Amino acid sequence: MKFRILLLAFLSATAVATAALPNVVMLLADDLGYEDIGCYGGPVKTPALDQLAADGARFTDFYSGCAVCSPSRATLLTGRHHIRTGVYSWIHDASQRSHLLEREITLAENLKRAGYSTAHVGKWHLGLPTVDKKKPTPDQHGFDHWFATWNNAQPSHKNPNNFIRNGKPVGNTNGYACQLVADEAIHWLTERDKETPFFLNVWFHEPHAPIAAPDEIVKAYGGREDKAAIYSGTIDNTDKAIARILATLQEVAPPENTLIVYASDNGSYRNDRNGGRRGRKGMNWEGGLRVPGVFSWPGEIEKGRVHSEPAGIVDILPTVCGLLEIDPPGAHLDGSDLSPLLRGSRKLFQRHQPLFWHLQKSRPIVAMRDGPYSLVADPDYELSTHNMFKEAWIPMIKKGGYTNFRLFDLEQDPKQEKNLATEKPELLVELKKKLQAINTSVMADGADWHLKNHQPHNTLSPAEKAQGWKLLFDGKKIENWRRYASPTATVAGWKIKDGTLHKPADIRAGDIMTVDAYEDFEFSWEWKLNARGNNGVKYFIIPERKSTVGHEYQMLDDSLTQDAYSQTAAFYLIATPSMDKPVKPMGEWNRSRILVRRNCVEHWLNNKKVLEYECGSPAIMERVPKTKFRKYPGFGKKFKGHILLTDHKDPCWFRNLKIRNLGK
Ligand SMILES: [Ca+2]
Repeated sequence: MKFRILLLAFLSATAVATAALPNVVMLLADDLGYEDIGCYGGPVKTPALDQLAADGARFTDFYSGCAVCSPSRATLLTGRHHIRTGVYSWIHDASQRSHLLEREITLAENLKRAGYSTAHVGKWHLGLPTVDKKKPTPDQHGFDHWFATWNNAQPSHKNPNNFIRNGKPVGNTNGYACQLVADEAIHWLTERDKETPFFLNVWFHEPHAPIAAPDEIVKAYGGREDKAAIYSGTIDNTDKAIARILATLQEVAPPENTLIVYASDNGSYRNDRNGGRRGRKGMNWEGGLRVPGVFSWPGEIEKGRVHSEPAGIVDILPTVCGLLEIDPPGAHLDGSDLSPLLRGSRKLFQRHQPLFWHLQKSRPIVAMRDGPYSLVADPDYELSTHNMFKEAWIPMIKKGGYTNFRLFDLEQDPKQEKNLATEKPELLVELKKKLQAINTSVMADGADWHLKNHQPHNTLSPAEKAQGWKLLFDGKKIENWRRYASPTATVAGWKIKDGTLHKPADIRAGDIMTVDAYEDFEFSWEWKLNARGNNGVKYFIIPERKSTVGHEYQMLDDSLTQDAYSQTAAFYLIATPSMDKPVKPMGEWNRSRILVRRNCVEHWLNNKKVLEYECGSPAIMERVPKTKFRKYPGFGKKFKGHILLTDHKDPCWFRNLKIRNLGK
């Protein structure tokens, strides 16, 4: 596994390396129900999808990531519950700050790391920038090429005029959304550099309203004005678009070297297309959650298998990584790797956590699937069920509990009509405990989009003054700071704007450090980035020297495998936005704090301790046995030093820089 990736890293231009990794194609429908397409017993003729399922495997009990669009898509790209990724409900960019957090490692980013070229075509709906809100675009989530709409195709699937290609509005088009999306996919597939494996992410708009399909297709299902016939026509038309993409794939990539996944983001809004199950789109009942799920990779995935194991969109990222034998991102994944099932080793598959859904507008607000059982509940607090999510509701959602638990055995009762809660009290207690544990974990990760900082900056409260805090920046001038390069270097190039200390993008290695050196101190500051560079914000503690600075080798790093060989850093912490730290979304302020007492250092990030370090402790000495640091006599000794702030690559901002003495 690792060998493959190493090969790609070092030999990415060779055919030898690329032959080892298959291409990945994701096909996603929008609002398509469990019983729409042919191979799931639906009324629409879908020969391309039926063949795909016949050549691969399909799941009878496959689930969306959420009963509405944006959250399900966030879950698809991350393998994580959408609330962890910053997406609570469907995104309305004009009124919400919400978007898929840039700190998330998407499937596209993970595959790019393994050497893939990537493209997204179709609906996006994970947030795009507006006039007054900075939000990441698909390229910032790992897609080299993108052709997308904010939300639905407008004015309808016919001649949509709201596509954006790589940041530029496309304008008027001529054709139906699914065919335009297929055109773009085909163009990218045929024009791309053939040396690298690819990830093609195709998110169709159909059959989400407002619907439209060519008359000659619609008439096979009913009258031209018949909504059900047009709805079916959009699905039929999409199948034809998929057939064109599959035909191109045959030409550009051998089928045995291409993994294809098909699903729908949530259940149908039409009650008659959810296979008789309870509820529809937007509801945490089976009708809103259950969707088709197909995986095809000839020669690798067992052909023609129908799996009844519960599975879902949350499993796609771990499963793709499992099938490709590449490492998934390091963060907690809510989904499980289905690859043992798909490869025919059913006994090796174990779901590590039940499937779990939360949607503020739905009653039930939560649902969980564990084995044959479905558990649902309502909130134990008052919350609007309005279709449009308000970020002000987040604190209530995060601390709220649940009531009115209902339990169903889906094998006996697929329509969720017979509540077993009183009949099976012990099972109910066990499942409630599981649901609450997942809920607690998910909510702890939820982004606080509602918070706005109204405190005056760069000031000290009377209490802080009494505690001995001193400001290192007053918001107006930079005093007591200088450049690292030499004792007389000024902080030229840095800017002060709106009370923040700003390092523009064009200063490389534009670090600044305190003129004074400190010993036994607490340093507190806020910082933000607007892009994720290689390094993130760093700070160093540069040892005191009489004549010059730096070049001691007592080192501290919160991830010793990374940048462990810095020769200039004495104490060195990276605040890189990464999955395992409570880093705020790009553009938002983070608060960091370091406490240095004797030989111990603590690093706090956004009120959470992320590091505790004892200089020269046996454990630390063991972690760096092969570095040069251990042989330096200063290693493990108490230190006194200057504080240095930087981000080597990206523009960064600092404010509320303050320090106090912890001596005695
Ligand atoms: Ca949808």
